[in-house]
Amino acid sequence: MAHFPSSDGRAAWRASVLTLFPEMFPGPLSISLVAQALEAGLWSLDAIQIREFGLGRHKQVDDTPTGGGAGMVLRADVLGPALDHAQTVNPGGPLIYLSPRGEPLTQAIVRELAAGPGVTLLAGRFEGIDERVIAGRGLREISIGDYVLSGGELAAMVLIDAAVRLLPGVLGAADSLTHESFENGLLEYPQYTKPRDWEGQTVPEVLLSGDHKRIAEWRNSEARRLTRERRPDLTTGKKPG
Ligand code: 9WO
Repeated sequence: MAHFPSSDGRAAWRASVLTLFPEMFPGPLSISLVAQALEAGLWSLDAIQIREFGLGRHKQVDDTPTGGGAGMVLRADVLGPALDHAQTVNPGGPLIYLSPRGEPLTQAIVRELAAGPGVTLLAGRFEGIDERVIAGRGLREISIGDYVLSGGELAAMVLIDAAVRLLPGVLGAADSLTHESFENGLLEYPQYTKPRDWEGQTVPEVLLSGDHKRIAEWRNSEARRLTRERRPDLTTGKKPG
């Protein structure tokens, strides 16, 4: 039976990660907000050791690339059963392969994944996975950026962190998401705190004015300026202002 931790009667969001290094988990997900939500039962995490599905006495998971070349590739006849097992533990959610070749992760995708029942994430190692697994199990390939890591685990943690903080009850009301980067399609406006003068740099006067309308206008205009200057790609096709 599903466990319903929250007052809205939803089952906990479930993240399953297939990995050769389950000891990497929860890792940074054991800290702060995300960890408190885990303890509160708002989500759950299971790291599944791919080697448990390995072949033979040596529990072999990889083999040489067909056609030649350096390194090793994770075998389809290992990953297939591993993914099938993960889907029995965590049904409903998508199967995702973290790969530099994937569709770039965006806040819109994070929102979509957080709105569902959970995710099963395949963290590859070596030179990657047998290509047939992708079509054979309908894997969605997602990239967290244009660089190569040692494996998919850190990318899996990034995706989980981004999704968990969107789950109902994880963020306090004070952390209202509407003010954040990408929720409005803009970069964040500059933030300041005490002291008013730090090494000769002062806090913008408007922020000390107490005029909440002017403050909101200044922040909005700064967010637009920063977005135009740094990430003009985010502005294209967005609502005017
Ligand atoms: C290694 C390699 C070596 C020689 C020729 C081609 C090669 N491709 C790779 C490779 O892509 N290795 C990956 C390592 C295999 C899948 C797991 N690994 C991984 C995932 N590295 N970086 C990611 C990743 C995932 C999501 N977003 C950004 C990076």
